[in-house]
Amino acid sequence: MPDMAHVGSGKVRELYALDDERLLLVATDRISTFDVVLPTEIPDKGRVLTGLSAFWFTRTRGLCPNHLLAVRPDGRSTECRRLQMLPIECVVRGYLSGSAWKDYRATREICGHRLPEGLRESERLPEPIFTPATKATSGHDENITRAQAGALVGAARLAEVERLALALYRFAASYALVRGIIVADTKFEFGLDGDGRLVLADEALTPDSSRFWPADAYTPGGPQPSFDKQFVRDFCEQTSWNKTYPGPELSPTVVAGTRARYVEAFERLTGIAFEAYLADPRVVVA
Ligand code: Q0N
Repeated sequence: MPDMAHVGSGKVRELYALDDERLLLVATDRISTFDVVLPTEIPDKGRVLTGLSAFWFTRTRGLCPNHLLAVRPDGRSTECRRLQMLPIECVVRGYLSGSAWKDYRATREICGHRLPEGLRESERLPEPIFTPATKATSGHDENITRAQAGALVGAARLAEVERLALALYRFAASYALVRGIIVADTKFEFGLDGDGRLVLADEALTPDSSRFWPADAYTPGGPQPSFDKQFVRDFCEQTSWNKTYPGPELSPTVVAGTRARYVEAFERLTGIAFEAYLADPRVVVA
């Protein structure tokens, strides 16, 4: 992308300006684990995530407008509406995992939600909860209270993103569960269009922005295997890697197994053959 203005980069994605109104969002094949980007890529991972995200954008258009304009023929880049992004991460959790489990164990509370006593790690919550976080420029995102989130975006705007995020999560979690995948939690990002309307942006409901668990292995009371990254995690745990940069090279077996899991998640959720997506990415937005 030599002569295009680079406007942002994440660990595994890049953002370029197409013009004043449009951005190009590119999903690479990079993979991160334990917060470190590994030196080995997973072929087609970016295409799987781009296709899944576009699939969800198309199916949730009735719940909330989104930034997707077009999926490019390469299957890994999308043209998006340029928005004024809100400075919060809109996290929804249906299960008790990650930082929510940590916070629960310490205080029985998470972002101001008082939870019942006696919940186990990975247990399904009585109701999905909205747990906003700040976009930490360095290091990890930090959970914030409703009051802190309100101070950042305004109380009315916060109420609106909470309602939308919960509706999106409920739709996707029930859709995925029927297809054998638990969406334990997920992170949305919203922006405002030129008319001040809320628009869903970034990637949505992918394995990179969510915790996907295989439903058939679900056993609350401890951590759950990751649908997509478990081979990578197991491999990394078997090495002497101390989980700081740089990470280890992955073996061809781990790469192939991990690629297969991403493709399986795509096919289970979309009901579309990944080969068909590669042949014409527009199949996910039809
Ligand atoms: C934007 N980020 C988050 C992608 C994610 N539609 C948009 N309009 C304006 N800004 C953004 C979007 C979107 N999506 C989102 N940063 C800017 C972080 N990025 C990092 C790079 O990859």
